[in-house]
Amino acid sequence: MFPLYLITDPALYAAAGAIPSNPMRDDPQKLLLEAVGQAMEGGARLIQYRDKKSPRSKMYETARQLRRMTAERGAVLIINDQIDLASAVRADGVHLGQDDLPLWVARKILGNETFVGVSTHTLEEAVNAESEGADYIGFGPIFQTKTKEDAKSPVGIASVTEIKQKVRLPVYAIGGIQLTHLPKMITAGADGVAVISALGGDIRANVAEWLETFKRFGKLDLDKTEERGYPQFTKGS
Ligand code: 3NM
Repeated sequence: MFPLYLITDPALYAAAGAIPSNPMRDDPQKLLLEAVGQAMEGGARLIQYRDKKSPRSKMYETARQLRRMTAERGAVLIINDQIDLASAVRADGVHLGQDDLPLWVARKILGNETFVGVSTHTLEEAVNAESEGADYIGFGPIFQTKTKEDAKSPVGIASVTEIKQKVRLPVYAIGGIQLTHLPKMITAGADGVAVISALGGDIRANVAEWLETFKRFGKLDLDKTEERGYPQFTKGS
């Protein structure tokens, strides 16, 4: 599985929108697409489209474009929350929160070949997600985050190790994660990290730097990723 999970959110492209001369500054969807394009140039291959505010018709158009862009790069596209949107654009997966439709419903609609990930905050939720057949979990917030409005209290790095002792699923640590945390996250047992704000700014360069760090810690073989297309994020691996 690919260790860097990039989640779209206005926090990711706020810097680009703040530049007065940027022709896209008043169009959040264009900024989003531009940011994802740059992230993929930097090597990102696992992208979640998360959008809590746009009209659904707008989301559909954006998701369609993301599908086209990610397919061209052999990248995985996951849709946050919305099973029907994931199905409509033939995304590779859907990511569900604890208050979304149950996992079995997503499976019924999307089938077994589509990734289903679940956000978890406790060991119990992680164990449940595994027994219900999730493909991976997000676990957090590890640290305080300003990006998610209703984020719960931080769980800390040590809890990642606890989770990894109890579940076999890939675990993506999330929430307030910065580049400097990566070594500790990897040592704690995280299979990857899901990140929004810390990749903002020069996204292409930031993604490349994070991936280099994963590589240094033996968590990413960039040569293999190119070869396999849907790299290290194959169902069942
Ligand atoms: N989910 P940043 S924390 C989308 O705890 C999201 O489930 C979380 O953004 C959870 O990297 C979070 O900017 C926000 O802190 C992550």
